[in-house]
Amino acid sequence: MDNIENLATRFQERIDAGEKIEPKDWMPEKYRKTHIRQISQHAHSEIVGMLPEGNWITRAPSLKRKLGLLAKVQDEAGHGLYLYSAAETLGISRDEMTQQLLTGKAKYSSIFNYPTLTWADIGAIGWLVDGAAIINQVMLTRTSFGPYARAMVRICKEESFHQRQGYEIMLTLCNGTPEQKEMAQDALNRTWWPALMMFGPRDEDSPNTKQSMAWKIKRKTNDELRQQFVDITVPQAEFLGLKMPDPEIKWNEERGHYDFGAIDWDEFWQVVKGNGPCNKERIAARQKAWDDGQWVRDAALAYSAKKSENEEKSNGIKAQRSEGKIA
Ligand code: FAQ
Repeated sequence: MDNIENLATRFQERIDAGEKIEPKDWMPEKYRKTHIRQISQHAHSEIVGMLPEGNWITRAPSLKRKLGLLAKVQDEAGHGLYLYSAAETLGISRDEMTQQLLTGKAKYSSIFNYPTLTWADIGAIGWLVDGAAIINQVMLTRTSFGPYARAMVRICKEESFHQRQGYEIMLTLCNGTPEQKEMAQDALNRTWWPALMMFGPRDEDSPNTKQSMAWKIKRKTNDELRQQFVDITVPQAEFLGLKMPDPEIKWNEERGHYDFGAIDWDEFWQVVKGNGPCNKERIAARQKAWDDGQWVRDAALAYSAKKSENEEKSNGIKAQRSEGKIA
């Protein structure tokens, strides 16, 4: 019988060789827990992330925009479901994950605690929030845990459509009236800094990065991904004719990257701790959905209990027949 040390060495060798870890494989307890934490928080983000955009479905400016937004919000629900399923393979139930969200034990992305004040916010979410999510998630298609990596492949394809629909909304507004362009600029001003915060704390303040890199859960650090996002997004804003809400953004020839200004980390931690503009409203909406769904869960359980009771009865009759006790 292998001892824990041998198992851990063999596990790290598999990671180093680029093998995928599957749910029934041996894994260190901390690897399992880290995945439950990250995948469930990712799932919660997808589900809570439906709320700011869902707010605009009834007010989309045209049928075409309504259809696009409806499809996008439904996709986010699908992403949440694949991710909950991936986390369930590690031995946690969906009910338990939901309770962790509702009691504040599990986090969800800080970005979804900001309000969507105008239609341009829907453009800015697609362009910047899905844009940031893709950069993070393309990396996760190569993460070491098989079910998570596979879920990410499909999710990234859908996020890429979301990013385009958002950018196209921004493009339309920027080519519209001066008021529409101003609305797009205002949405960029409000979404830019929270979008940068999505990548998480600076590397020196990120307690999980070192171990997650060693286990290839993360392939790039928070700061590396954030820089990648800035480098991709600044030229996109220029094309739209919008001004970045950061006077320090400047191409740095030597680094081959854009420099950018300091993020307000106090604001980030306040939002993460539950004190953002919409935290309470978001959790209240999820609590209501959970409470309203109680009768569905009760009905499903009652149906399944009745079905197994009937099966038991019919198996009993069959057994008696085969023993010749009844005709
Ligand atoms: N918000 O040590 P690290 C989307 C927490 S999906 C809140 O760096 P890690 C699609 C972190 O959990 C967006 N909390 O942590 C969509 C940790 O706390 P814990 C979600 C944050 O895990 C679009 C603590 O800070 N994407 O947008 C945030 O190594 C439009 C220390 O941080 C994912 O979840 C934050 N922004 O790196 C949907 C991707 N950042 O758990 C609808 C998967 C950090 O120890 C509409 N996740 N924290 O108590 C990841 O890649 C990682 O978990 C990071 C954080 C990069 C988010």
